Amino acid sequence: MEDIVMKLYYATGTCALSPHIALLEAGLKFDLEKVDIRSKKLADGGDYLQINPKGYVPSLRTDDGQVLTEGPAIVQYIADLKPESGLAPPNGSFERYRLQEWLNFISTEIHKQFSPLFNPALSNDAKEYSRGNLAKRLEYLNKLLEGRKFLLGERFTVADGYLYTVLNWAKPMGIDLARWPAVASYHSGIDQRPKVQEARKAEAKLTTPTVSPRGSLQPAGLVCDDAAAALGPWMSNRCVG
Ligand SMILES: N[C@@H](CCC(=O)N[C@@H](CS)C(=O)NCC(=O)O)C(=O)O
Repeated sequence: MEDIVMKLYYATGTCALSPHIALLEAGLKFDLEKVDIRSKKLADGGDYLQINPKGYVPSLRTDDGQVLTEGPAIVQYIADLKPESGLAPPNGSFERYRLQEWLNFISTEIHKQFSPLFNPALSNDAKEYSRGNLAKRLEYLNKLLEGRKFLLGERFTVADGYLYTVLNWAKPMGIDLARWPAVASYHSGIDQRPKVQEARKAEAKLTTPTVSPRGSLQPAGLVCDDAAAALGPWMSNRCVG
């Protein structure tokens, strides 16, 4: 029987960067498959909704052919495949709950506060509301990250890969991390990790400018607008959030 290699379904510049970093940090073998999150099509024209009916990235097809969705679950699965990587504390330990506390915070309090900022259909007032919420969370993080390289202490974990990923959206969304010096220095520290750079370069290399025009409203309410394009040259014509 043919071996199935684990596969990460991703779109460039999105939260799928977090499991991509985790896979590289864990040293696991995997394939990458790009998804057009607007049309829900794969590069070969296949239907992504058959893989993940929720239509968003990331999804991970495991070695035994199951599909796991939801970033926080995916990164813990990856970490547990390589416990010696230290990417997550052992299951059952109190520190593991600490990791889950962080993943949940990043997902609901940061990631999903950024999402409205990518949507030009929303009013400035609505965006200001999200910006205000983000500022509160960044203030909290700033105090906590003072003198710290990682969220859980001495080691890089999957929570750091996820926080780094969503902090990447600050600049293009007009949020200057310099207002929170400890957050800015944490972000640039993670950015210098070789595996983080490798993930970003791999995404940039695999990107081809084939999808929807910038500024267009997407069916899911997302947009591929100039702000998304500002995430980097590879983000041109892409959606995030
Ligand atoms: N709850 C999901 C959210 C994932 C998500 O927001 N994905 C965005 C990119 S960062 C996406 O694919 N959006 C397209 C869509 O919702 O149709 C998770 O944590 O994995």
